[in-house]
Amino acid sequence: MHDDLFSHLTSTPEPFVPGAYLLRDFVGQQDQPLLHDLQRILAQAPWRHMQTPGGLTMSVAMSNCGKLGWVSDRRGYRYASLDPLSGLPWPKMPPSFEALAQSAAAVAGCEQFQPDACLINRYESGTKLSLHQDKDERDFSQPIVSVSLGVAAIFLFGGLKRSDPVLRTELTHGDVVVWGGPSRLRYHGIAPLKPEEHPLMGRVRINLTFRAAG
Ligand SMILES: [Mn+2]
Repeated sequence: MHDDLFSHLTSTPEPFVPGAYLLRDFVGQQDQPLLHDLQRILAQAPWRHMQTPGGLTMSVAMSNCGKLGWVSDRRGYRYASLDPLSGLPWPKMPPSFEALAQSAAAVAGCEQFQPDACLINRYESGTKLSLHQDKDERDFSQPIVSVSLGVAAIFLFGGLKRSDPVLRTELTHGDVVVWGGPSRLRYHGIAPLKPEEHPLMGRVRINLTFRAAG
């Protein structure tokens, strides 16, 4: 069913580095149903600022949906099946989310992607995410699918070592980045968000990160 929704992209795009694909405006007209489903998720699992293992408060506000949610606290980073705020399972991953993630992965050559975790990040003016690797997942053969909504941001895409050169790419509303294979453990981050406004989303950027975590 998702092949119809995302049929505007039919051929495999060129990777911008080996294993990493930037799918411009891949979300297209599906942004409204996504945002509608997002509101339902946030009613169950509201935004929160998690603590780092070192005791700092993260500037990015977060929530999750799916079987597993990424959490951070004084005990460390991990995936958890229960929302620590409510003690309940995270909201189910809506079909609209799953279809988007699987279609994007397929366009990037990963036909078997089964995301069980969707981390939802909210950036406000000045919010950034420092360079880091996604390495709390069990199976690094599965890609990361990252969906950008709202205010544009500068995506920082480094190498496999923290000291490697960093590419800077602007991600705008509807863009999707998929990275896997030789790029799966590349360092990445987000530069401080500019104080801009998006007509649909206001002054925030929301990022959906899909992973096969468990
Ligand atoms: Mn990450």
